[in-house]
Amino acid sequence: MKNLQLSPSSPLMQRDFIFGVATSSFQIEGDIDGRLPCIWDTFCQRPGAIEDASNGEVACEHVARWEQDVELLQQLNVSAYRLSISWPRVMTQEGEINESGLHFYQQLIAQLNRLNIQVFVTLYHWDLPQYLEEQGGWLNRDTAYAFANYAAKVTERLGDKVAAYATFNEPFCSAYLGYEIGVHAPGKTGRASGRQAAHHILLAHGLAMPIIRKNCPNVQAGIVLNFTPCYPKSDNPEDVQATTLADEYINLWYLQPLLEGTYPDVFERLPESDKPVIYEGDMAIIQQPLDYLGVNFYTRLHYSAATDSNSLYTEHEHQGPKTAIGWEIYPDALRELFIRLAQRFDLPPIYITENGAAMADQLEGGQVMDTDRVAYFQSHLEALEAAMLAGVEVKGYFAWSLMDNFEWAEGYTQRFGLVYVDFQSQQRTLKQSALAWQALLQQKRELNQ
Ligand code: IFM
Repeated sequence: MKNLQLSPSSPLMQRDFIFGVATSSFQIEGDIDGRLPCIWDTFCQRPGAIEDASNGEVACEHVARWEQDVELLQQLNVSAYRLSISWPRVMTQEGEINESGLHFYQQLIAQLNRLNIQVFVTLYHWDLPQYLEEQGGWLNRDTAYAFANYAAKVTERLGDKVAAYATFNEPFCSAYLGYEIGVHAPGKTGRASGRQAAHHILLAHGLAMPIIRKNCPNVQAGIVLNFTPCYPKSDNPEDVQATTLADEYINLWYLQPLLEGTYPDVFERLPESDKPVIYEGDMAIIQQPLDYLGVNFYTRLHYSAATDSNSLYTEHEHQGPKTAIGWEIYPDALRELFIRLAQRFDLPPIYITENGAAMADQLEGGQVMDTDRVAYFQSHLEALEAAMLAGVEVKGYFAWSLMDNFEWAEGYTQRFGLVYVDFQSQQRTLKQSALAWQALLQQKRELNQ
């Protein structure tokens, strides 16, 4: 498939629905001399941690090439750009603003404002300052207060130059991948540690939200969660029950405290020693009104009953068809997820803040014919459209990612970009998927003139 197609009457083609692309600081910026070290700098030095033993020292050289990258956004015809701020770039170890670091974002945001590209800022996309990790990182309750101070100082300065703030991107990844199974920075393990990190991240969100609102009363404030819908391997009751536990442990552990101020029932299945320490009042702090919920969606997973008494469920390998990173392509899980969440919760408006696919791209004759990625996008846009027609309120969609970048533990081996990056020369090339977005968004613009 070479092009993206939506009917002019589709809710996605209406004026108020926004389309954008997303990136994050550590994955694209490089320029490590312009900031303090973060946990990913340290984790990348751990032998075997990163598939190709790479790191974020150069990445896409976005700090040097940001003007060229903003031109790419213009070429794509997007009306919004989701970026993240690097905490170790904009703050000193004393908890004050680092003016030169903040200046980088101020000039970038000013240019996006001039071009009428709405700016969606994520305050934490995994690059915790290393000095805070040395004091315990997200296992230390004080880190939640350090985050609130960072959020206060940055939002006070950026104010309403921004259309939306997200406190965190994917707390699941920071807590579970980073502190429970150890495949992401800082590489700590243990259920107690994963659950405690998650609680402190949620607490940090809750502490920061009223501050962001006070500093920027006209800016949307929310959070971005990733959802991997859980499906039973069979319809036998043990597998179905295990799937419910998996969903609570992986997905609802983050959403339910935010919306209802409680952890899901699976909390009570954990031994006391694995439960997080929760102070009186924490759950009320966490349950702040949200202007929006950012949803990152890529794939689904299958579950069956646990095979040992320490586990809650058995997680299965992805089934085909798969993207290059090995994740199943199953767009209907997006539609089902939205409908199920809307039935179960009193949801704020939703933005899809990430959706996309790693594919085995080949640059040949100056072109990347990523028709597989175009097909992925098309099928997910249709699933989203179906959810919206069924009544779910979704206000926008961001493709992951503007350009190929550092894909965490996979290093530079997985390409998610609409724009191909040659990591030797730093040359950018629009892939076929970028051209497809460009054409679709041009049509949308003309329709709404
Ligand atoms: O690259 C990541 C991003 O940083 C967070 N969400 C998932 C993407 C693909 O793995």
